[in-house]
Amino acid sequence: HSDGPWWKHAVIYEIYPRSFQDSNGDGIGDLNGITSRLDYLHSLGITAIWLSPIYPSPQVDFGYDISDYENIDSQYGTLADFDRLVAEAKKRDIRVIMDMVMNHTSDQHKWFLESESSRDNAKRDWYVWRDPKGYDTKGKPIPPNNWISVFGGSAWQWDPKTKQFYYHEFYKQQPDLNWRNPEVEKAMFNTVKFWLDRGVAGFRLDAVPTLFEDEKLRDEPLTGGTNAFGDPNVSDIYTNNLPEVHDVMRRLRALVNQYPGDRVLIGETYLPSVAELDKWYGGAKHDELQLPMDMQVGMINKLDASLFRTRIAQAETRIDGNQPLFVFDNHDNPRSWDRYGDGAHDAATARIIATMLFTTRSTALMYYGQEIGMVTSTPTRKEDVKDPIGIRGWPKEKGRDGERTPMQWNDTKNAGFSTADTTWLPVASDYTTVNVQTEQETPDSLLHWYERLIAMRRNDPTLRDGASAMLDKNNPSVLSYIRKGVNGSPSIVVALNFTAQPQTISLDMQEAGVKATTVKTLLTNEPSLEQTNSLNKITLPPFASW
Ligand code: TEU
Ligand code: CA
Repeated sequence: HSDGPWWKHAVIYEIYPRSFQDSNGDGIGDLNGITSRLDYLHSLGITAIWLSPIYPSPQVDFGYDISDYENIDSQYGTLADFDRLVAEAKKRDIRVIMDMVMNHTSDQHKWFLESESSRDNAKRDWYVWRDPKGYDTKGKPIPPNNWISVFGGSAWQWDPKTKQFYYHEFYKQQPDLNWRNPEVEKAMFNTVKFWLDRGVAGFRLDAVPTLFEDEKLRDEPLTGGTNAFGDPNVSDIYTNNLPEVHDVMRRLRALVNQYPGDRVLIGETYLPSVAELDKWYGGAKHDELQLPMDMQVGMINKLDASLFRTRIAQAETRIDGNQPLFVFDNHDNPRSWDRYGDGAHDAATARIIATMLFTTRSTALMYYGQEIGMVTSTPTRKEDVKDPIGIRGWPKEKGRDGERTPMQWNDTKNAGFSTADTTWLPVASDYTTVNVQTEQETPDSLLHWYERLIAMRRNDPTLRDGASAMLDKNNPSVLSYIRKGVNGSPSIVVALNFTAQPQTISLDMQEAGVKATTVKTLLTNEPSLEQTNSLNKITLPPFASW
């Protein structure tokens, strides 16, 4: 195919390395484990894997607290294991994307250890240090302002030795770097080069809208009420999505562009609107990230046809011809199975989500276990919680362990994930029926649904590049759209019933400027729809995908 850069048509699979495959029996997944499962990923049709952080780390936030950007944590393997993974992946046409955390380091990183050592250390200004606002009557230092950490409590941590606070958007073991200091950019860009030289296909940029904070450190406006940790709710206008970040993104893109092979920048970009999202591409200049994540679509959290219609259409019309990237599942949010399922039709809604992911024009990004219908298994006792958010926020906030449980490969011990007696998180209880092997042997399994969609998406010119238009636009219950044929390939129509009632639709092709002569079903989960041969009065059973 010569229809644009590889990332436009990639099927990207996020691996949470701790939870994918353990190769040495310590109950924790590792790189050699991933390498041993590449054939599976290849057979599924995956063309790129994104690895959540595997760098040396105290693992306070399971790798998102990095203490060395140019090595591999011994829990996961070695640089040699990494090189072998990249080489073996390449043999199967699978690219490897690294997670890059630029907002903060671990408090055990040598940069921070130097920075905190004294006020006049050369790296003092690499992090965000500030004097206290004053001292209260008991002599307790008062933080510079009211900023609240995403993980609860003040975002300022007092250092008694140097008598200043440092800023941390996330956990206190994750001090924020000071991106106003050019040395920080230089050092971080050097680590980017280190991995590009090693052959990675690109980066997923963690928490990237939060690189900069307001220079004047103004108090955030209060937004009312308290969060799950009991802190006052504040807005994030002074800590999130500041305009300065775009200059860094343009320079990072220029750096990546120096390498052959269309290396890609993917952004973890939770943003308030499509207008903000467009800026992350560099708008019509296309000179920032190729794929900032669109969190507006995949995090709607309810099967609302109108909302999906509006947001998918916005991703077509309001991002200056850039490439959308929808995300339904990741390591930070309950799995889509539970967010969209109603408990009675979960298998059908999981097929609807998969269909949207692979039949819209978006580059596809999925999360391990999504293809077999893994559920969110939230801990029921505080003592079992591993995620710091859950430990701090219990019981209101139970953390993210539920969406990070071990991959379910088969119905043997630990679902085939590990030979250890205990795994770092328990395997979900449904593994005897929900697992790769069982689903491979079941013709109408969710796994086969994913395989079929992925194969169509990869090979069909219409699904690869056909223009997209919404159909039956006022229907509150059914989401319908067309992908228009490319160079003579047939157009493809998709209709998804978002309700528990049958819905009868008639699709007017004139509206889309397409002449429909013959109608043929390509894929459906409903036998009654297989013989459909007209676009008039199609009755979709509850939660049908057609
Ligand atoms: O997440 C950034 C982020 O915005 C999260 O706070 C997210 O909103 C939250 O986890 C939802 O529960 C990234 C990583 O994806 C996350 O795993 C890390 O903990 C975080 O950065 C800090 O590095
Ligand atoms: Ca291991």
